[in-house]
Amino acid sequence: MKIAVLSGGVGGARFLRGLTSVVDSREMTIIGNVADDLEILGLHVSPDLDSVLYALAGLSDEERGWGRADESWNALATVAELSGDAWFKLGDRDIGLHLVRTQMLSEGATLTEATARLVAAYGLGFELLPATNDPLRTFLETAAGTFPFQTWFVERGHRDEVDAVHYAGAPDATPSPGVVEAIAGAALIVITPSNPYVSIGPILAVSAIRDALAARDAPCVAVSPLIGGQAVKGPADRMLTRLAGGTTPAHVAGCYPGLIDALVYDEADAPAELPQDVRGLVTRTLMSDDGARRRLAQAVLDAGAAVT
Ligand code: FO1
Repeated sequence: MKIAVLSGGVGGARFLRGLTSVVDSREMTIIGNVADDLEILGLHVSPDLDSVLYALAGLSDEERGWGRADESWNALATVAELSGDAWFKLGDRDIGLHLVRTQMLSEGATLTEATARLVAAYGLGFELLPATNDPLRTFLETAAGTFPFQTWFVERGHRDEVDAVHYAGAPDATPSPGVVEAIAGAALIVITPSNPYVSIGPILAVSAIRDALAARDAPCVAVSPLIGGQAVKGPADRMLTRLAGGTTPAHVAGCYPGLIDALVYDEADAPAELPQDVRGLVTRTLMSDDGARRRLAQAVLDAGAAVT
């Protein structure tokens, strides 16, 4: 069964680990957010694609959720000694990947091609597609100013409340090769438990991707990133409160109008009233270990089967 997955970084990657334990990863096309990519120290860093890649290659740092396990930070220490950009923590092992990707891009490869080569190099069977190869970047409008995603998220520790989210480049962005085909050809479409504004929002800001999802034949199941109305990690709850008016499953579903057929949400948020066209499935969504991740992935498959 072909599955297309729209994924952000940390939460998406954790969820995908569960999904690969219940479906053949060769059937999976993962469409990843690239709007929090950045150029830093001359390197092209794609944090969300890398979180997925590292998680599914078994290389990720479980606790941080981003970057690699057994990491060392010698290069970063030198950057700091030289007063370079050390606010975005690139580990030594991680830098190796960014060097290879940046070289491929500078030699003319697209991000799709570079990503495919990294996936193949790690011997992984799924397809990982950047949502777009065009420049697409998230900006957060706050009382303190408008910031690029990583400046707001990492450098400023997402302390500024967000008044609006912009996706620069979205009007001109086209889906990367294979994205629309993966959505159209899937038997199930999944939206991972990721921040609707800064992880999934930029993917859906590419109008041809949103249109493909709106015109879907297959069921689309989203997983809420909130438990008891709160984010496990990160600013999703604060953003939903401010931008959507609340943190219930209905507010999460409201981020995907006409785009989802089911929402999987936590028992701590039940009972919930959802939009009429969205079926709810209640389960435990905390992805604390392999078993919990597998059960959540199975619940998503069940939710998809229930709406077909
Ligand atoms: N997140 C942080 O909170 N601090 C960091 O210094 C940081 C560095 C970093 C380096 C490589 C990478 O792939 C991810 C990194 N992240 C860091 C995570 C990243 O900023 C966010 O988790 C995602 O962009 C949001 O999905």
